[in-house]
Amino acid sequence: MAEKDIDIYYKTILDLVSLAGKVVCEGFSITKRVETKESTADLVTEFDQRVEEILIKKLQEKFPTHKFIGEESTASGIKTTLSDDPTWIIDPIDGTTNFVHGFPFVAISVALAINKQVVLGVIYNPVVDYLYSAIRGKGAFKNGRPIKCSKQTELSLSQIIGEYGPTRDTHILDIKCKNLRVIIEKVHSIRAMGSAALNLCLIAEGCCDAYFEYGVHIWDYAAGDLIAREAGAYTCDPSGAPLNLVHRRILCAATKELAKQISPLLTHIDYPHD
Ligand code: 2AM
Ligand code: CA
Ligand code: CA
Ligand code: CA
Repeated sequence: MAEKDIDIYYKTILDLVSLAGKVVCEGFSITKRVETKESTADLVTEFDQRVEEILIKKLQEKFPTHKFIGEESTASGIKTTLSDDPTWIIDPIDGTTNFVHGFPFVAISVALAINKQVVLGVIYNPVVDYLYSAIRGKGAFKNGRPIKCSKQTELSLSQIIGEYGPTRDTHILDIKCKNLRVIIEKVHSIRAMGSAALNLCLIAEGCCDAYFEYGVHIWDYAAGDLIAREAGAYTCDPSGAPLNLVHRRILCAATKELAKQISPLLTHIDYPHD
């Protein structure tokens, strides 16, 4: 893939997330009609759908041969597959629950994968105007300034992010709570802010040291995984195996040493089907 092509994709998506950010901001502080999807805590609004439609329409006009995986246009229960074709992976609003409640931790997350490898990632929180971005091999940036993850290797000195997610399945919730319970007594603190994409950016900029989550989808972590790795972080499957973007789980840590301390503490959850 020619470097100039990546530059064109990157400039295009920066313009588009800025445009889409205006739609998110328009909806952020007003009362919205909220619908539920797979659980009573799995929320969606007209703004999620509008933002995804805008991004896909404009990208399709500009790059008609490209493919798309978007949260709101993917039917639930279908296993996500990634082909070798250039594919835009879109979460129009990551942190919809925050968006509904007016909690300013929401983001548009877009990644571009080519040959199944993410080559660029952009995560934009328009409410506070934080733009995180990375092009593969070129470092990670926040509002144009380079960012680096922490150098933390000690679990006992770490601030860890661990989410509960939208599932209300008792068995899965029990495991998630057990995992957080096991970690809490070994660390400085645990945080759960409700946006997988921004969680990975917090690792990338060094104010949290590790993040793990089960049940996330490719659109939640494709862009953030690249941004975190370009900032120096280590990402893998929570089991310690290599990260797989369609396996619905991630462990991201500032250092491999830290990941190695967290992984054996976790009870793992498999998602054979999306
Ligand atoms: P979403 O807002 O795009 O649906 C973090 O746990 C991830 O789970 C987020 O990226 C978020 O993506 C999703 N999520 C959905 N509902 C949630 C909830 N009630 N609490 C936390 N996360 C939720
Ligand atoms: Ca959602
Ligand atoms: Ca999401
Ligand atoms: Ca979403």
